[in-house]
Amino acid sequence: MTFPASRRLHPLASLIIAASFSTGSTPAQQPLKTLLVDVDHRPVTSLDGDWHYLVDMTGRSLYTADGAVHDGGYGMNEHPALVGERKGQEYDFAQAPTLKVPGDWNTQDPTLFRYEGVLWYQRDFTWQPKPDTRTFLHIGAANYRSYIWVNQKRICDHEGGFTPFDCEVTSVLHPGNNFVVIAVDSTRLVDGIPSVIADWYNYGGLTRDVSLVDVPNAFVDDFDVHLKPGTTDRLAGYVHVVDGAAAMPVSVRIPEAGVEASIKTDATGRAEFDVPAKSLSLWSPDNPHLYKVSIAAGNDSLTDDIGFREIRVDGTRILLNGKPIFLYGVNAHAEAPYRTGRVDSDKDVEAIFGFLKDLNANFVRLCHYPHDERMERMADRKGIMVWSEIPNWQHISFDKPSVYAKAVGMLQEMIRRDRDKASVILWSVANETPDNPTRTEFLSNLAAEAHKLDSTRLVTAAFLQPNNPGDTKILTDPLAQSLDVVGVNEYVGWYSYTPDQAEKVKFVLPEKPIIISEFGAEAKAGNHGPKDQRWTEEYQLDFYRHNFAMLSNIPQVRGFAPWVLMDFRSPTRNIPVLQDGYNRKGLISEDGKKKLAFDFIEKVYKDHTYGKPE
Ligand code: GCB
Repeated sequence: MTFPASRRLHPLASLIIAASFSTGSTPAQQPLKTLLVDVDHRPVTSLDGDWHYLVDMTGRSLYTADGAVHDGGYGMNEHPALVGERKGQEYDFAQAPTLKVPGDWNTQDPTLFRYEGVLWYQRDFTWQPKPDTRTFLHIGAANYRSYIWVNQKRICDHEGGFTPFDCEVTSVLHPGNNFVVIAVDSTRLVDGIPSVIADWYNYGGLTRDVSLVDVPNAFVDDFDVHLKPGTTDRLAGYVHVVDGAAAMPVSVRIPEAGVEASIKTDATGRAEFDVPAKSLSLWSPDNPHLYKVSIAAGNDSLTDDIGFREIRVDGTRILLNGKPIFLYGVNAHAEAPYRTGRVDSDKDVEAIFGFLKDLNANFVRLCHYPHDERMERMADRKGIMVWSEIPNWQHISFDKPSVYAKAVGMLQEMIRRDRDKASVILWSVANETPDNPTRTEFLSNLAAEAHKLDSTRLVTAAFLQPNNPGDTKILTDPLAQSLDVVGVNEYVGWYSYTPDQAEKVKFVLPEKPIIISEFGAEAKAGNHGPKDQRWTEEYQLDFYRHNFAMLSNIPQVRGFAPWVLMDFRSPTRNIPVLQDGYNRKGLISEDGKKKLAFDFIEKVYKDHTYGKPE
């Protein structure tokens, strides 16, 4: 097996590779694998559309008996010989049915609805190589592990279902006809992130856009432009160039802000800047102003739309551009409104943001994994602040260094993709993890890594409501000390107590800004009855009436995120009729019907009935 020669990598890339190749399938030599940023602003050749697929239930054409990846499988894209000697294995993409990419496989073919395992994708494409150009295959996300061949050469692997990755294909493309084969394995793993149990549907497949991206030989693979903390009139950041000449000239231009920075790369390919900017119109929910930013380095150039703002904490307050804010938000899973399945289009994203606007929300927690990049782009334009999270959900193999490497890889991929989005104010490293020293060390280190990767945003995690005896709930988890903002998930009135008992419950929480990152109760849309009858809309409404009153007694609370915007598919919700495989804590049903609680919260957020910024 041969791979393109390894070239000089971004400093982060080596760790990303380690995380990506930690699955027991180590190729002899690794390809250049970096994370391109701003791909949605670069000219690309889209490979979205119809891909042939074959289901490989036993995984035999991908894995050897001991679990390693073998190279003679369907990645060869051979065709069965109809005459003469047997050739290849018994498969044929050319005659296979197709699936839409992007898209989960579960909601496209009823026989794949509950399928978890290996599924092979194949498509042909034509290509004319251009001089002095390198080409990358960009995959927006593939859940959960993927193995990629182009023209019978295995080019890269990736683990992690919610973040993008790029593999260089320059040396394996031919003029004219080419083909790509991708094996996606959605099998849940004890050492995966998330691990084997999660309260959301394990949609498999090439769930986000796939494209080919051309770049010059030396190209920008990462950059950051942000408001310099503590100022309102300076922009700072860096541009990173791969394989550039020494001291390569780089420019950053923002005409509307009068910025024209000319800088040079250092020995690692990084060029830093810190320049004055004219009368900046700072980004906020009331003023989601985005500037056109142009970056050029040698023959490479790109543009982006970026907002500038400062987010920081001061004691128990959260300050946006120096002013205390309160986050009126909600949680959202990446479950497509109306049609179900994983969000993968502008239409899905518009529907979700329509609901957020109706709710008068200024904040959304995108749980429990990074969502489609369209979500953050839309949040930038609509002025909705975002909490973005990696899927360290409840029980993870925190004792394993290989799992830590995967978590760091996912954190890097999330931050690399979205550090240009003003809307993103919080990076979350986990949700509801058990309080023990091994977990605390793992997540404190991860929080420190997040601070190191991005010093301009706040780092958080969501904790489960303390369940000590008595009505005073005391959060003592030491992980809170490593975070800027503490998320508290609580279900007083659903998993414990009845809604009317909520006001007697008191919380003793760390002296940090607190976001109530989850609270909610189930209701089946259209199910009406007395307010003490569980699963009715009236019960859910009563839950929120009492919960808002209870939560507003906690002095450090700086944000609310009810659980959850819409009903979502979950394999753990199996009460027939009431649930039918859906977590029903949505304020809206999966087919778009607003429940009574939606109208109540909409008013709370409009009138700011509860919630104090300071
Ligand atoms: C939680 C979890 C979330 C679940 C939710 C529930 O605490 O963080 O992923 O879906 O509760 O509905 O139980």
